[in-house]
Amino acid sequence: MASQLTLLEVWASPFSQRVKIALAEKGIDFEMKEENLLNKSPLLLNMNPVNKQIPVLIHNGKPICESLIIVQYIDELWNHKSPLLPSDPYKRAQARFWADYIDKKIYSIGRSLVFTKGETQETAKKELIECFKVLEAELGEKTYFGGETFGFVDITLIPFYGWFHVYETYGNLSMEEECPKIVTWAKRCMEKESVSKTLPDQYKVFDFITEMAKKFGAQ
Ligand code: GS8
Repeated sequence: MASQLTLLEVWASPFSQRVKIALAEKGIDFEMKEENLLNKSPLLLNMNPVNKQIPVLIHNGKPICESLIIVQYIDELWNHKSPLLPSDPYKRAQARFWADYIDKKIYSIGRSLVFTKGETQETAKKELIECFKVLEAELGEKTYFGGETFGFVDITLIPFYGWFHVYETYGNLSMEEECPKIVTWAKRCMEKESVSKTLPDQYKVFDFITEMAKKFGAQ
C-alpha cells in the first residue's frame, strides 16, 4: 500500500522547510496543509496536542512532531537514496551536535534581532554573527557540512538562508562581509532543486516577518 503523507506546515517556517527539503531529497510525494497559527486547525491540535506546533508529518494517520525528529524519521524510513545522516556512529553524533547547536541558537537569536530594540537587539546581532562564525569554522573547506554530500546539518541550517535579508536589514549588517563562506555554502545549497524549490524568496520572508513585527514586536 502506498504511504499516505501529509505535512502540516506554514510556508515561511524554517522548520517546515527542513521537512520539505528532506522529502524532496528522498523523492517522496506528500500533501501539504497550510496552517493558520492564529487559528490552529483541529487536525493540528489533535496530531500535536503537546506542543501544538507545526511542522507535523502525518504518516498513514500517525503523527511525527519536531522538525529534526521528522527529518531523522524520513532518513531512517526511506534509506534507499540520499542518506542524510552518516552511517558511522561518531559522525552521526557530530552531525546531531551541530544540528542541535543550530536549533538552539539561530532561530531564537534571529527572532530577538527582529522583535527587540536597543541593547537587546545589539546583543542579538553580535550573538548571531558569532554563531555564524562558529558554523563557518565547522564548515571549513568542506563542500557541505556533511562533507562531499548534502546532509542533516545542511538541511537544519539552510532554511535560515531565507532570513538573510531579514538579518541584514534588522541588524544593519552584511552577511557576505561577516561570514562569506556561509553565503557561498548557502548559494551552493541553492543549486540543489530540493532547496531552491522549497525556500521562499528572501524579500517575501522579509515582508512577512516585518508584518509580524508590526503586529507583535517592538516596531
Ligand atoms: C519548533 C517548531 C516551531 O517553532 C521544531 O519543529 O523543530 N522545535 C520545533 N513552530 C512554530 C512555527 S515556526 O515559527 C509554531 O508552530 N508556532 C505556534 C505556537 O507555538 O503556538
